[in-house]
Amino acid sequence: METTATPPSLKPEDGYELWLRYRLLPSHDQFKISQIVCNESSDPLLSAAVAELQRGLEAMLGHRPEFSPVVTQDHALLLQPSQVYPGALAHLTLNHEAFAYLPKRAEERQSHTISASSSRGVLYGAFWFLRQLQMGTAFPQTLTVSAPSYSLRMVNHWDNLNRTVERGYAGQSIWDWHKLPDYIDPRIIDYARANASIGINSVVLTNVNANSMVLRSDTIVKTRAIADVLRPYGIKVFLTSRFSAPEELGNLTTSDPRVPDVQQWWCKKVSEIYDQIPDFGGFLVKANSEGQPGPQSYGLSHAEGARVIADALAPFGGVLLWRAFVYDDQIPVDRAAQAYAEFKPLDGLFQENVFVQVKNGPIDFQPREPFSPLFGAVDETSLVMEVQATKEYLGFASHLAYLGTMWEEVLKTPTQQRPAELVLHTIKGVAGVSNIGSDRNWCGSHFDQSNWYALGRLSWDPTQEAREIANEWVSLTFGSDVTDPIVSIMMRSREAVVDYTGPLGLTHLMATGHHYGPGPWVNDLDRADWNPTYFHRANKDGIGFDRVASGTIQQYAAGWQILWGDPKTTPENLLLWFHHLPWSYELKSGRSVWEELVYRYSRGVAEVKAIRQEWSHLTSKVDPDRFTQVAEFLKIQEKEALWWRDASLAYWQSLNGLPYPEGFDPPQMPLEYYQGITHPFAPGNTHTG
Ligand code: GCW
Repeated sequence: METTATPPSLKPEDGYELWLRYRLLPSHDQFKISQIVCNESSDPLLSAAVAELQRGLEAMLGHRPEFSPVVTQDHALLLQPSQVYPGALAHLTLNHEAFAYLPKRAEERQSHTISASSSRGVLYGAFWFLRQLQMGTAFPQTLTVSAPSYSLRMVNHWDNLNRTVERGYAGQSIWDWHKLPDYIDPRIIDYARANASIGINSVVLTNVNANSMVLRSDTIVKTRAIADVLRPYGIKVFLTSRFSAPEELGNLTTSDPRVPDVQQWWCKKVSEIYDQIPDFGGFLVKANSEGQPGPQSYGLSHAEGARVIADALAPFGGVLLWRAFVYDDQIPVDRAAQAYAEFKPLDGLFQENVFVQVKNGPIDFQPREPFSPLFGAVDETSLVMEVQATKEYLGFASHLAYLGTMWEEVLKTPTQQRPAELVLHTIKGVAGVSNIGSDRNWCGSHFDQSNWYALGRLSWDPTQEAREIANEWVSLTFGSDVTDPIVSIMMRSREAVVDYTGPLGLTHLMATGHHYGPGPWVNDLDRADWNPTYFHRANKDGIGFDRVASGTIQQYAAGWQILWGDPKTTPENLLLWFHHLPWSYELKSGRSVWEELVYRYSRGVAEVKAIRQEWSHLTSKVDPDRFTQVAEFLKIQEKEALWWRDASLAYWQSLNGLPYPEGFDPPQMPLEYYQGITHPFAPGNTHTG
């Protein structure tokens, strides 16, 4: 019971509760659920659903409903895990994760029903119901049927066994391998609840830059402890497997998949895992990329290499996710062309239980890229789209960037391979590189929670609008009285980052190693295609990568080739991605490329300033702790947006020698100043296994 006059929404919050805050509804006394009724009580997923409903309803309605196998009172919520409501028959019988909600009908004693063909469907229905209550002010009134679009809805942790997190900006890994399996941090249960609430059903626990120790017997026992906690929430556990594990762990002299001992090793290892974890999901593999071992070391293709592991998993129903983010020892003509070049010829050669996991863009989670040409280009390969919730290239945790808009942009792009086909139609799952860590607020910043949320919601239904998802998230996380101003901020946030880091389709301009801040001048790294100069190709005459000349554009359907083949028809937000243009080239605005760059970089800075201002008006509407942290992070973002702008413009200007257009300030410092900045403490740069 509240005893002070302070409105509950203004009590300090640390963000731990995420979007599951379950605050007392203003009109709570008008709503009643006295009983949760389910006649199947032994199923752990149902128990999890009931526990969550009791917890959420008690907090929101002010009374705790009793659990009972039969209806004994009015105002009951019926859970029907194997009683398919006839009006939703097709959906529910076809999809065991779907659920239907039937609102109260006046003539019935029982109030509401969540119906599904499995306990898993009921679990998702329970979270849905709680969400509706939390966002609204009344019980949902309409019959609702909801089925996930994809069967694989994944979080990929890039977590190392020593608890460092590659590209992690939220503290340590939440998996404490040292204390497992004996101690289970209760946080893991909350992690599972959060994932289940947004429909995530699979998690890869370990880094794709894999350590063979992940497969050691004692690690498997520890993994089992995690799997046991996640299972009641409908979540399967996956691990990353290192291609050279047979040598490193099994003491074999080779990991060549043609060698029978190697095949046997994989079979035995997989069977050991399934002994411990009968519903183990499978493996995620990064092979022949960035130093990871792989089949190409034995003269074999990715499909041939995948076979040995996929075959070992198949008898247990396990799946193999094989990443398409590859770049080999040869420096390609164009890095952006490589995944397609390697995987398109392998279409049809992967086993049935293999999914090829493709990053959303052809290069690497940049603030803006076109969609990967693999989407829509393969007919006989199952694809999963990999997106990155951790914002390696969008300012880490301290810059506010809502990625729902970015993912919506790629999911809804027409492939132009088949009529009406969008990228979202070409995939069977979505995997998001996690931004989750041991920080109290889980994600390193309050707003980064929205990216975890959007990942789940979009992988459940990729046709949803990013704005709708933002609306939901804000209303759940900050309250419905602030949705409009905060959603407005979120919807503009990613574009602001694009503007101040890489406008007009520029890409891969960041500093070395940690990737924090600008480094467009970097030109001294071991591989040409690690250098920003390789990607922007700027010189005194012009800027941009000519992907018509490189041939990369031919990886796309004819419609895109025509559109993107000509700078006049290329959307300006991808112009320098596809074309190398003179600095003086005139754009639709009438400005030259150089003037437009100055304009857009400056616009990005101005937008962050505006966002910061807008946030400052919310001081009385957001609790003081979260308000202050966001405000302080926005201050950092404004400072660093200006740093990005000034450093980038100073560099471009050193090449083209052009004057700054009138009305725009030149950079505050000379180029050398920006080139001298280093960030030895920037987090997340750990390639240890
Ligand atoms: O974006 C790059 C990151 C690497 C990462 C790699 C990948 C896990 O800088 O840290 O390695 O992508 O996706 O494999």
